Amino acid sequence: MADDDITAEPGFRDKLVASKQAWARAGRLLTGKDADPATDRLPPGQRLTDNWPVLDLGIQPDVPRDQWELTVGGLVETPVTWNFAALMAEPQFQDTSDIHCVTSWSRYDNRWQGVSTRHLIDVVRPTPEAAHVVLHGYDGYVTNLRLADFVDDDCLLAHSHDGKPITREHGGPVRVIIPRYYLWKSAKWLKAIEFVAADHPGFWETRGYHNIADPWLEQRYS
Ligand SMILES: Nc1nc2c(c(=O)[nH]1)N[C@H]1C(S)=C(S)[C@@H](COP(=O)(O)O)O[C@H]1N2
Ligand SMILES: [Mo]
Repeated sequence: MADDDITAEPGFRDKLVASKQAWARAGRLLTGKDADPATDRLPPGQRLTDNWPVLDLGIQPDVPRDQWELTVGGLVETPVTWNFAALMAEPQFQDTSDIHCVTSWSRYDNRWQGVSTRHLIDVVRPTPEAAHVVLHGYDGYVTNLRLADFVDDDCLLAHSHDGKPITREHGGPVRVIIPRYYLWKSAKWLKAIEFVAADHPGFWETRGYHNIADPWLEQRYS
């Protein structure tokens, strides 16, 4: 699955990307403090917000529910392509989790609905060689995760947030939600999921952001 070159798209915000790369080089927002998810709710260097900022690269694909399609392939026994009706026909999963964005805001108690990534792997059955996952958005965005992190028990392909369809600006009709890591791992406008043997760093991971992205360890930058 070739990466689309998002940097060539009209509207791509090259100045924004350059300034975020400069933040990464400067280690901006790093506190060096520890926090423990067992006793703390806010990771180090984060502040709580009630609103929900929108972050993208300047491109917000308009994919109506009836045109949305997800391709799941790579190192799996049973590749699948799901349209929105097919996604809704799978067992539905709900989970409430906190969002932590690397730009330092956190938002508590987001109620997500969709299909769990655990159910997805029951359907597609990754082969023993599959160790990493690459997520592709309709905007050409790419991000990577270790397979074990992708199938944590609170991860899902989400179509709804707090009981309403996820809006276009927040990645609807379907986005990934990986609560345990900074939000850049949660691909919006989900188009494809690829199971691979070797790690494949994504858009931000090749631009100075941390490959794993654990907010409790302040893994903001590489
Ligand atoms: N497809 C896609 N997914 C994406 C992004 C993007 O530009 N394109 N940005 C990431 C980043 S950097 C962040 S912080 C979150 C923002 O999600 P939000 O706009 O819903 O807050 O989406 C992540 N997922
Ligand atoms: Mo971000």
